[in-house]
Amino acid sequence: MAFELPNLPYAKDALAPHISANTLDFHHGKHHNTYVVNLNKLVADTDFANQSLEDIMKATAGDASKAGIFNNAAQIWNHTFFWNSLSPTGGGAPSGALADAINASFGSLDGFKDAFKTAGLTQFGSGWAWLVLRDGKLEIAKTPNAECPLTDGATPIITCDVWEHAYYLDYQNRRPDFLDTFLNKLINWEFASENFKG
Ligand code: MN3
Repeated sequence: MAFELPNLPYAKDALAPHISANTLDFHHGKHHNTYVVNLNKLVADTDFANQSLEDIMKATAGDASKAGIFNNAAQIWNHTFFWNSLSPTGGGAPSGALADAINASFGSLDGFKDAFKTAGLTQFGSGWAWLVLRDGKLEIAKTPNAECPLTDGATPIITCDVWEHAYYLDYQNRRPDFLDTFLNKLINWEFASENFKG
């Protein structure tokens, strides 16, 4: 069974004007798809071909000889997680146990937004900003390139892609504006709550 590009969980124009259909054409249809094509080539006729993305990522993380496999597998996983971290009806505030945990860890929802935005802005070059659960506590994380907190013992709750390809067509160099839009208009708190419950 070859790996396949998952469909977006909404129509390609559903996130406009915050993320345009043009960006999703490239980001999902070209970038995400390329990782799928590359991984299928790299794992053909190996034991990895029948493993889950998570198992491949955990088996290859930190192994320089398997960097190509790790990077493509993790970028498939990260992007699928990112599409689900966005919603046409996103933004607003979390509720229930997740809201309580955010207040406990960051003082308030605004405290969370400030910390998440700082992580996204200070990830030099390409990478990802994350809200993760580690040892029962919520934390902010940032990772370079394809790296994912999943291989470091944490449970991803929500992510934002801060590679330039995620925002350049709509925001050019304005990563701060893209992160503000993610946090205030697009973040999918229902998806975050599902991940938080585990
Ligand atoms: Mn991307």
